[in-house]
Amino acid sequence: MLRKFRPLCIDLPPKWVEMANKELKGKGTVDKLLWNTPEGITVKPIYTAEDIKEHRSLPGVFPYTRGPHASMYTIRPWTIRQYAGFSTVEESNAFYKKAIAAGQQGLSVAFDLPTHRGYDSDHPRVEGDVGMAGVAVDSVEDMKLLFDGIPLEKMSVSMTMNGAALPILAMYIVAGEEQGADKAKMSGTIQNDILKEFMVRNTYIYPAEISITIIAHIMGYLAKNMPKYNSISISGYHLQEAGAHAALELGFTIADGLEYINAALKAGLTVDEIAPRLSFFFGIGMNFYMEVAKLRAARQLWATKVKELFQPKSAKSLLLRTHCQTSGWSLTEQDPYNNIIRTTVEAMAAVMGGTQSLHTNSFDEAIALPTPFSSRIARNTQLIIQEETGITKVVDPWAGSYAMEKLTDDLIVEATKVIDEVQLLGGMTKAINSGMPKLRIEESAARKQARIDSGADVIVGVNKYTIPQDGESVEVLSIDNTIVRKKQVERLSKIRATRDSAAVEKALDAITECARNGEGNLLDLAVIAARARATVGEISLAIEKVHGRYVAGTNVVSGVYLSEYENNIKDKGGIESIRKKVEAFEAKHGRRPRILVCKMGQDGHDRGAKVVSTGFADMGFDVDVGPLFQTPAEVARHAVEADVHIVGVSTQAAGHKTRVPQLINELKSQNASDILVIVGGVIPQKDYDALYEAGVSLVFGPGTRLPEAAEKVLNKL
Ligand code: MLC
Ligand code: 5AD
Repeated sequence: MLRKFRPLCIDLPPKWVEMANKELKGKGTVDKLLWNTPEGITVKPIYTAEDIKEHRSLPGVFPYTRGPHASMYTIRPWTIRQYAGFSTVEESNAFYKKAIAAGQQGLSVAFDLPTHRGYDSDHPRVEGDVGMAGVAVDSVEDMKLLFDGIPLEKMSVSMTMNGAALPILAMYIVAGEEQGADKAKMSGTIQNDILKEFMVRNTYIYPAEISITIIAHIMGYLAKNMPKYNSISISGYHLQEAGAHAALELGFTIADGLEYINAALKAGLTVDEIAPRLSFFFGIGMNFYMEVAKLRAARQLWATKVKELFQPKSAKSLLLRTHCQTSGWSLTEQDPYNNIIRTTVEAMAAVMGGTQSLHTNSFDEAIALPTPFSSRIARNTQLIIQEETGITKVVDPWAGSYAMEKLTDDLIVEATKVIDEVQLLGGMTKAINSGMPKLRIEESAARKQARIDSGADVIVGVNKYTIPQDGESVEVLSIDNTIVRKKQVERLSKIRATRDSAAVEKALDAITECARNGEGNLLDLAVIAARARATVGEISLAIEKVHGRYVAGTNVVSGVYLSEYENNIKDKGGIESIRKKVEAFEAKHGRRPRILVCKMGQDGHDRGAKVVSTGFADMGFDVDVGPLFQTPAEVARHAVEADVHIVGVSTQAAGHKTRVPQLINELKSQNASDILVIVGGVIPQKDYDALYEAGVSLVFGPGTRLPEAAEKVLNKL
């Protein structure tokens, strides 16, 4: 019998407790070996047969905890599917072909931010973003070049596209048609998961209601015409990247999936028409056992919930099939080769958890987009696991491990609490409108940062075992976005000059009409428009005319960073001395130092901005959080009107070289050059000097401790 272990009421074998206490030699008792994870789970130092409630059913059998197929990798390993895209369609196409020749098995397209947000490359708002974080696609002509020489009937292609899913999927379909592919045979996935965009990823275009309607139309079209194509990739990945712990990631993702089924039912589809082609996407971070357990828990939760709520007739409707990506956030700019090891550990968790498809990150992740060299290592990490290790020879190898089975159960319990909470609020759309998921994720992110800053969570090379920064040590990919933009603008003008403009106008009007009255299918109509060579921007605008663009609020959590930091405090005084400096500033200037934290361009990655805002506020700063997607002029105006001392630019999508100098000029022209400009985010070392020359006061790379950043800012003021 296990005994309830006091004071924490955790079951541990008494004999073991006795032995372990002895081995501790007076340095505390075994309760210090219990680990309370952010998920709310207590991980014990030892598990026994008594932790296991029941035997799991076989893989391929309900509730599919052990895998969606009986044979899993013993017959067919996961798909090595590296996410990539940059610069022009020609360059990305050449990159894909080389990757396929070197062992990649499926394609995954990264589009640039203007495309995500439904702007053509010649739109004035997107000047610094064209071709930077992904490949620029404006029309079918671009899409055809992107897949030139790659048969779309054979190659499965994932497209990470959400806001502009309609025009992009339409263009993909037309590119397939014009290659002579049979639509019914085309396999692949469109991400098309707008709910998580509203929570964290921020590449939405329209408000929630029409966005969900678009998804229902896409599901309807695909169910009818493209039975092998996955209509949504329901994504927890971005929730984790934004700071969600595993229970939040799992709970919100499953709840998102349930919401999409409801949307399809409302649109008159049946669960069995669409659920077999819903697919999932999880992030895999560094907490190894937890991540393996997460994929097992995800399959069981999904099968159980879908069965209970929708009673499908087809077993395929119950299968959770998933892509995984190793965590970008877990990688560091400092000592970057460590990232190869981190990615390997994460990849092992993903495949031991039974993923169907995997992207492994490149080691230069925290610095810039991958180079051919870093991409090769990332791809080979998977090839080596697949072909050299024997890992694929056993299905669900962790099954029967006392610890893994218990952790899987514990995570199901914690994620179910999250799902129940969402359901009480009326489902995910309503929960998102209430602001709950976003705040919970931001709270989790702030706590994580505080644990790192206080030294409680170790990151090798960042807060422990640091090495002196030796400036530029790895080669980075740089993209000349003025050249990419010029090429795109040229192709756009050629298309506009040669197409049948009456046909384009008619096709666009039909989309607007359908968006207004709901009659017809929006993807059907977008395909007609794409064939006529309407552009991404034009098709997007046809809907925006009726429904407008969505603008998000800018709430931030408060108090969480400080409380978590103080909980774990190892460097006492770190924060206290900052708060004293802030008070001294206030005594001298009559008000606290005020900072505007801003995001410019189409870069919606705001974990950094949110964490800095909440952390700085907890350290005593007066913090203004600017809206997303601002132009430099808009930021300068906000800074002047709010009378701030500092503008903090957060940048993750390589737009800094264009926009930061523009911001400094704008401040000058508004007689506000005394406002300090600081920049933080993913910035290659080689760009630092150019930023300082442009007038930036401080640059902070990833992994900066917030108290250190605050101290440097206060010293500059
Ligand atoms: C597989 N198959 C088996 C089998 N294993 N059949 C019998 N026995 C087995 N053991 C069959 C499958 O049923 C399927 O056939 C076929 O083999 C292919 O396998 P799959 O498992 O469906 O693999 P795949 O085609 O690769 O699809 C995986 C997926 C899909 C379902 C998860 O949605 C996908 O590829 N997603 C990728 C998403 C992605 O790359 N996203 C990038 C996000 S990056 P059949 O006939 O049943 O289909 C991002 C970053 C950012 O988002 O910018 O923010
Ligand atoms: N090419 C390759 N990987 C990319 N990522 C983002 N954009 C690209 C791109 N264009 C990866 C990074 C990031 C995650 C969202 O996707 O790993 O963390």
